[in-house]
Amino acid sequence: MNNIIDLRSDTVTKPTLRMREAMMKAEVGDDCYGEDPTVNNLEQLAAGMIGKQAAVFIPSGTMGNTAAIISHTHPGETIIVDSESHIYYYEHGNMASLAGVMPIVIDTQDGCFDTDQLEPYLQRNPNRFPKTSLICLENTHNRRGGIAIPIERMKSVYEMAKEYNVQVHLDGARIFNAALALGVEANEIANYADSVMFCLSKGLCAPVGSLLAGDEEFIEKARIARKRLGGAMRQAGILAAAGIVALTEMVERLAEDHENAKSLANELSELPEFGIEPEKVQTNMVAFSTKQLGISAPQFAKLAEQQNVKISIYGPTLVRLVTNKDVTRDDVLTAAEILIDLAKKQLS
Ligand code: TLP
Repeated sequence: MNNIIDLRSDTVTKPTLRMREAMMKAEVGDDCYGEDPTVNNLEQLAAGMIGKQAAVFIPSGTMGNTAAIISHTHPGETIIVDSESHIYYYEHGNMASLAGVMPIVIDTQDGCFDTDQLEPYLQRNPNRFPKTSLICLENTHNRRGGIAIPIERMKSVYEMAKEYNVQVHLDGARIFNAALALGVEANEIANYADSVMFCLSKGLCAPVGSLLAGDEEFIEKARIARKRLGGAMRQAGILAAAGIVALTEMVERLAEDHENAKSLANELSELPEFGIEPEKVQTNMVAFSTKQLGISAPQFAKLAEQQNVKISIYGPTLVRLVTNKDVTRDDVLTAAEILIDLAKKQLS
């Protein structure tokens, strides 16, 4: 049987040998007492890299975003989210069920709000309308094709938020992909958010874990939110050790994923029916439509899996492919060939 080429997500990556060695040797303690030296090192390293005062190690990106929302808001308030944001689309209504806040959902062109979309919600009279206490951004933006939101766009949102005394949270699950695509350091992006969640377990290949960073007062609240959510861990240094390898050894490698995604998009664009615009591929994601093939996304994904290519479903007729460490340039080219063949069979 051929190799399985798994392009469903960068979350499928396996930890590296260096990570496994570091996990084995990790010094640990009870992190609920603040006594796990490896967790403490990871949190310090992460805060430094992202340019914030402090950071807290959290089991998942979803929990990190939820802890951030809980820490920034009070029940009954509203938060502003993009209609395609991960927080709104995938996180099981945590903002409502766990933080008790309601979303103001705004449809954006590129994943980032224009200030004139925001202002009406920020200037509302608090006696008559619920308070808007948080704006959520996402960079890179997953459901908008893994695009990197330009710093200037984030800056204009941040400046308006500050004018109205509103907090900004960044879902930066893939902030290092964004930084690479924009040619800046991650902390330059993080500058335009009060809190940032980013993941170790996506393109950086750690087995588990995300960080939530912000100022010290915010991180104290976030630690309590993490505890409430059941995410306070004990000898978590075992996991943090892999996270340290992720942050110190795996960031630069993301460039390979971006190059592979470009090649994948270029190859797939040979079939116009996919509707791919390779010039729009900025990071490690490629999405295409199955509509013109007269087949649904789940049906196409099933056919692809039968040929050992795994892809993810993004909408009724939209699929997504994500390049990652465990997929080589050759794999990407093979996958493109297989997907084009499948599509041609549908069209014939
Ligand atoms: N994204 C996953 C799926 O949930 C879609 C993926 O395969 O891309 N923010 C963003 C922008 C994300 O893409 C994800 C995961 C998360 C948050 C949540 O992270 P985890 O899975 O660690 O809870």
